[in-house]
Amino acid sequence: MTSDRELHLRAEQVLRANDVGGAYTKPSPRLYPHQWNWDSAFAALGWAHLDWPRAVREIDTLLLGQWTNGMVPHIRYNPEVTNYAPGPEWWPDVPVRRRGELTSGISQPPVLATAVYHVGMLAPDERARREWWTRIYDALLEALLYFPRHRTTGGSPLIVVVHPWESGLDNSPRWDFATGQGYQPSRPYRRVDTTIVDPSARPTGKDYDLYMYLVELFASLRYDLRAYLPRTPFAVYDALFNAAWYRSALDLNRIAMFIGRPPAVAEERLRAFRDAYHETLWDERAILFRDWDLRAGRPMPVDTLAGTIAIYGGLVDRDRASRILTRYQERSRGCVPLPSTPPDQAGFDPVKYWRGPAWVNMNWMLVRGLQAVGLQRAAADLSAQTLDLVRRSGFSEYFHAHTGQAVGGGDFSWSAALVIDLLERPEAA
Ligand code: 2M8
Repeated sequence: MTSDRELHLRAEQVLRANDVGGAYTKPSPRLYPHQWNWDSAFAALGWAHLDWPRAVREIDTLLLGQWTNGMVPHIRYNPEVTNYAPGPEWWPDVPVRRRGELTSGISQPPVLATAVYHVGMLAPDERARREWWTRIYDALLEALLYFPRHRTTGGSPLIVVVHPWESGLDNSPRWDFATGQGYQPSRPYRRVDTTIVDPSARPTGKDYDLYMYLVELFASLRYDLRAYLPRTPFAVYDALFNAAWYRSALDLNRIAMFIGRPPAVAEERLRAFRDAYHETLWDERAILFRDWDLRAGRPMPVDTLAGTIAIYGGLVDRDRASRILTRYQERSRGCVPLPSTPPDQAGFDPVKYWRGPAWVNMNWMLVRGLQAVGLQRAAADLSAQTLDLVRRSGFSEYFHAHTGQAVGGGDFSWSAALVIDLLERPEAA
């Protein structure tokens, strides 16, 4: 059995091997060569335990790709790398702040301010923390406020997600309502992913047809939600994305307080967001939050692990967190913790990416959320199970929902980084 020390060492090796020039951490050696938004936030958390200045650089590099409207894109392209598709040519006229930056035109679950909070708390001393937080505060604030400013509609404070890639859980069965309807981009596109890992563990051709169709559509409308909404088949309130935003708002408020700035998001706006989240997304029968389809004007009847992430978001109390988790665990018997989709949900697939396999980042979010509401026992169990999974199968991108075997890309950065964080801070919230 691999000891904690050995596990830690191996995790460090994975992170160091994926380090690109000391500037950013690629998510995995071959499959994902560029800088991804939420991957970098998680990677920074791992670096913070090994080399604090390196963690700071990870975030600083990510912020180089920020847009003039505040958005931090989901991919910041490395111009020297060509073996990933789609490349920057699919995202014309991106309004980057810094000339020459190449980025995608959508964002990703906003975990950045939360990561910056935790990385900051691990600073060598208070002065270093204060200096860093003060230096990047305005960029973080703009990044957070981009969503209420540019991604809300019709008076609801909830954030509209415009692409399955933006959700971070690309081929979740929640998005099946939009795939398979025959949407296709006008131009041919290539895929590299299926030449690197087993195609059966990746999204299908139909999924990609929709992804590329939406890329083309959103880009042709210059990334403007107002113009996009009447034309797109895909616009959702994603339970995970919105929970991540709320968590980041709380954490940016903590940062603001420390550096003597007014709250990033005032209490009454937080309350309005919380109320809307519960009113719009809660499903009492499923004991889970669900997503909302803006086009159809109704909730989506698809249950996935995304519906539990309100626990991480700080959006539920201890009692509700316990009910959500218990129900999800009951439905997931026979699976390794925690399947990204429960096996009784239509569309479940034990090997296919976000349709069933377990993921370290999802478990990490739940561990931290459970700790924050006082469910220490459940958190400790989930943390131990996550570490065991990695001990058994390595720092895989994801894990077969039934067997726990490694699936997808190997030597995956956030699996390594978050293992380091779980080992180093077993009791943190
Ligand atoms: C996956 O998404 C990318 C597209 O953004 C891909 O499949 O090529 C997702 O798992 C996403 O959440 C993740 O950030 C990214 C890099 O790890 O890979």
